[in-house]
Amino acid sequence: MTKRITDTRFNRACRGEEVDCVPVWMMRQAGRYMPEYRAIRAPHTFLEFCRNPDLCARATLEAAKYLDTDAAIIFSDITIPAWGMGLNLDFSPGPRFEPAVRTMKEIDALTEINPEKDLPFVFEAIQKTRAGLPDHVSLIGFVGAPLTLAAYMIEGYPDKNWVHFKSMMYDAPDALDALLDKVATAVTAHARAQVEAGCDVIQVFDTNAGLLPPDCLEKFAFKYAERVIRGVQELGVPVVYFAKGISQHLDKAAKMKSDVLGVDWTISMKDARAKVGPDVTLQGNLDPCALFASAPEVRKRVTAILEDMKDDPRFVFNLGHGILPKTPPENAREIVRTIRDFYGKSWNGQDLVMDAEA
Ligand code: 1CP
Repeated sequence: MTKRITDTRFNRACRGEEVDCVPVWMMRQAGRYMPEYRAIRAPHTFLEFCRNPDLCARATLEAAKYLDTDAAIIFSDITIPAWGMGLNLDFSPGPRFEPAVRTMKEIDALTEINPEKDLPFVFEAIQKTRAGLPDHVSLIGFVGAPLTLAAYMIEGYPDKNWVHFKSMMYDAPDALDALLDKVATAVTAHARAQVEAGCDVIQVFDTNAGLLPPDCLEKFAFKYAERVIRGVQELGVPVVYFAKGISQHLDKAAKMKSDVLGVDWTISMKDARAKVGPDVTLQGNLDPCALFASAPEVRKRVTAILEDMKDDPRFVFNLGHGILPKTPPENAREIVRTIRDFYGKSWNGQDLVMDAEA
């Protein structure tokens, strides 16, 4: 196992220990809003990029350096383990599985993954990234939650209504359970292997959980996400569970006992805290669209969240969902600058060279 870092602001906040400044990172911080990412991504397909550890490490490291965040997230995609299970995956720009998984026969045909053997590029990327990252920055590995990844596998592509996925949930719940069981096994193995390779924290993305009616949420989302959470916590590493669109149900999500719960922008952080009690760290929750406003407005909104949470010992700053592709990069930096100013700390973001060769 390579070195794991545990005494960072981010890891301390995950454990509920005192920090000198609220830690901050942004979902999708290594992505299309960054001209540097677009430049190194342009000559490759997205899958080629994901399978190239040097490029992945570079995307992660440059984003963290540019923003001066307290955590970096490994460059990969939630769909990569499904590719390891034998599905045909492409991107345009979102993930596409062709053919999708719609029948029991197709579920039975999915193979188990041996992450180190099937997806070695992910772990090589983690080692290269950790080696290039300063010791005060945590490295976050991630997986899609079983429900969210299964929804992509059934639908075949991101959709507004997810009709095929929901038809299986209502008409063939046993088939959905069989798929969720297989996906939970695969993503737990993948998350554990990321820890073994050197990740300091794992985030479980349950982007699609908010599509479910309340009576399905525990049965199909939380029950399986909890298996992933336990499988990682067994290794002594903290887990962040982020689901979008479940702010009304955060109390139920807290029962899974992840170390950190992500919060989207549809609830105030204070109301989120009131729902979950004191024993979990909260992460959130600036509306990603706020970054399209002026810099002073960004500063005002970030400061309002910091004021709201300043007496709360368990808080990590993030957006309420991923940073959007056309976001002005300077406004992403304004978030980190505002937080550092609020706590009297210096901000050390670095400008990057844009004509970099891959
Ligand atoms: O063309 C490109 O360069 C592809 C854009 C892109 C990127 C940069 C995709 C396709 N995936 C990624 C990387 C990625 N995806 C990361 C690592 C980078 C980082 O966070 O800094 C992570 C954590 C993800 C996770 C991911 N992929 C999620 C969960 C988080 C979320 O945003 O909700 C989901 C749902 C996906 C699927 C996906 N992959 C790519 C796209 C465009 C999408 C979303 C499709 C959609 O719902 O519209």
